[in-house]
Amino acid sequence: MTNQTQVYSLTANELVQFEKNGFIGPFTIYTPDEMDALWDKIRRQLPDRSHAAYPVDAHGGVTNISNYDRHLDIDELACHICNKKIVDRVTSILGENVLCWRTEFFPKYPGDEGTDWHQADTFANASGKPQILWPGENEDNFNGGTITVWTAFTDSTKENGCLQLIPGTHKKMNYDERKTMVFNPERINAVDKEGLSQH
Ligand SMILES: O=C(O)CCC(=O)C(=O)O
Repeated sequence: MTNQTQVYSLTANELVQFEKNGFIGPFTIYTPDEMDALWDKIRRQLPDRSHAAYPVDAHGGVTNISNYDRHLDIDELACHICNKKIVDRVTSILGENVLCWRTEFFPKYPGDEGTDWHQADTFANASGKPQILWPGENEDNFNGGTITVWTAFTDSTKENGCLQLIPGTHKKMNYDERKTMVFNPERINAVDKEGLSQH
């Protein structure tokens, strides 16, 4: 990631917007046809977990760990995270010495409840302990800090429940990632929300 021409760096104005809002985008990384072709190749490989980093039944507090780090066993995902249109933008924020320390899939099926509002800093929800410790930090004394690149592999629209972000909420943690929820699969999509039955 070093000493390459940064074609897709954020502009000065985009960097100001990022600092103010805590996010920037959306950006087009692939044409719809390119993404359809890429997703078709990836999805065919997902069921083969023979070289996946985590077993299929790996669950953390509120997350499905089996969906972690498939870029380690699926070449197209490894290429995706190195895509210059992504890396140039990330390095224009963080500097050139960057590392993709984790990837995660969020499968979203029609009718699913979706992901609740949360903040992500150390991703401790996977284990109850910070997943990122910088040099000199420990589990009682840490600062966290990472950037998420969120990529839609299929259409993500207001109608089908796209990701939502609250501008300006990135400066202060209002959410304790170390706390876990009791996961009861029977309750998923079986509760009333906003007056609507989810049965
Ligand atoms: O896509 C989602 O549902 C959640 C994404 C998310 O929480 C994350 O990228 O940290």
